[in-house]
Amino acid sequence: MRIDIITCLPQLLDSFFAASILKRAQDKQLVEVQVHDLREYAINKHKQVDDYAFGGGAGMVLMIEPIAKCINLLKQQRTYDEVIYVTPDGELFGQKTANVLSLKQNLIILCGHYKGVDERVREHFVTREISIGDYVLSGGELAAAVIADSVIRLIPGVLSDETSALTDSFQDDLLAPPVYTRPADYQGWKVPEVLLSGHKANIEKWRYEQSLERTRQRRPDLLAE
Ligand code: 6GU
Repeated sequence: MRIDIITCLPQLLDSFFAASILKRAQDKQLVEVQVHDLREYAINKHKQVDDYAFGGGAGMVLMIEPIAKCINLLKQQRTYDEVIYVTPDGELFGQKTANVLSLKQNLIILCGHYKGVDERVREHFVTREISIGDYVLSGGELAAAVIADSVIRLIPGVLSDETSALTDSFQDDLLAPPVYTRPADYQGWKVPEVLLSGHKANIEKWRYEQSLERTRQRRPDLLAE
């Protein structure tokens, strides 16, 4: 998979993708993440990428030309499955969308800033608009990082134990069960007996029941779906 992220604040994302699981996924060539500085695609000598909104009002709007230049250049190099624009008015992101995106080959994620992007970018380049929740961030960079992280960890081979993504919270619309490690008894606080029994079927059954109960208590909305 290849993910191209277009942003005015590349330094915000570079360090994120240079760390931990995401770094290892790239080293293993399971994913390639390229962060593009929109300013490098500016069309005038002032390196301008935003301008005042037509009709007035507060806030700057990202111009269409630098974005078009960057996206068109990328599209000359490969075919993209989706051009995603991260925006608070997009479809709400969740595990289902992460699962769908993890099956794609090439993705562009465009980060908005200021008052957003010229609407013509959304009409003519963007194929999908995603919000990561009902709150406002100062820019799309954190949202792009959230989406890329949740998608990349689903690519087969990225997680060392391949089954571990399957037991995440939200897969199958259930929260994950409690987990324990040594010691089995910490000052009288004991690990549930069944987990020490070695009985695989009983352990699976216990975990499933715990998942169900936890979901019922904390997120009954997931069970209603
Ligand atoms: Cl994608 N962008 C911004 N600026 N704020 C958000 C968001 C995105 N998703 C939730 N809040």
